[in-house]
Amino acid sequence: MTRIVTVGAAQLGPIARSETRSQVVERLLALMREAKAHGCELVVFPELALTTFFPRWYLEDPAELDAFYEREMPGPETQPLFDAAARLGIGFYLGYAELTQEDGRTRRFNTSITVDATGRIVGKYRKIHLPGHAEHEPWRAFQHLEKRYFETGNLGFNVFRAFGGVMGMAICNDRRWSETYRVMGLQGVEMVLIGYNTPVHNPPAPEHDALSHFHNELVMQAGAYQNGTWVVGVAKAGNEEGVMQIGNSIIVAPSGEIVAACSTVGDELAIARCDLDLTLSYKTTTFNFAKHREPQAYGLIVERKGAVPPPG
Ligand code: CDT
Repeated sequence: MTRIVTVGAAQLGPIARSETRSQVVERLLALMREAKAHGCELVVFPELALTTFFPRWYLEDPAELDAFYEREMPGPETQPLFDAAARLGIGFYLGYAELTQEDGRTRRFNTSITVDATGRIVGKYRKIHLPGHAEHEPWRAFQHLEKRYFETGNLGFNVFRAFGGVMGMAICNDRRWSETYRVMGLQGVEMVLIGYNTPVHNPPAPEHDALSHFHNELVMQAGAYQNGTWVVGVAKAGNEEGVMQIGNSIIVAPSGEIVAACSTVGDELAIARCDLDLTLSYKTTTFNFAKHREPQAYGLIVERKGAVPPPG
């Protein structure tokens, strides 16, 4: 028996600061309906998919900042997504800014959930690798204040059973770190869902700008191959409030090959029939962790005479 999951990478074009939640949710619903019409069982939306990417601004008014966060999920404006999931029989991954009361204090996380085809939340993740900076840096063409507006995620990289397989989640900058895939790979992950917002221009390292698509594909293709897993990477694209986003949403097979890709910088669906059993070909051979990984040997380098000391 094959285990095929038909997945739609539901890329979003720019979201204006003035767009309401309900307007954005309408765009997401249109993509869900289109995905269903093409036989998808799961649609993946980007990071912070309900608003514009607000960490690009230094916001001094707490009320203005708080307006970008969800206090409940589902809430009144996002409930239609859950209703559509149950009605259409299609699951979704959604990134959003979460504001919650936990441990007796207000906490903010860059969060994603996976909802199954009955409209039930089956997985929740809070972004661990927060890029950017915590203080206002006026020299930048635009800010990247994730370290100011979010705490480091406290849910780990856990996997969960859904859509007939072992699923995992990550958010944007997490995809550049090999640990993200390996921690889930060690738990047998078969499909990693990743939403992102990546500006073409990286103010501290503009020499990387021309390589932004190359790096985007490099990390997800390597993560997929080295862990024998599908990776679904979905972007916000186009010129959002004056900042160009890379787009370049892709679905990567366990072979490391890109099997579907978005080609525009707008709302767009890229679809792939993902056979979860393809993961076995890698998990039982080249990347049979139980047989070939040698974690007990990995630390020995620090003991070796003549090892190069770290700088400083
Ligand atoms: N949202 C997010 O995490 N974006 C970062 C931008 C860092 S600049 C290279 C990313 O890794 O895509």
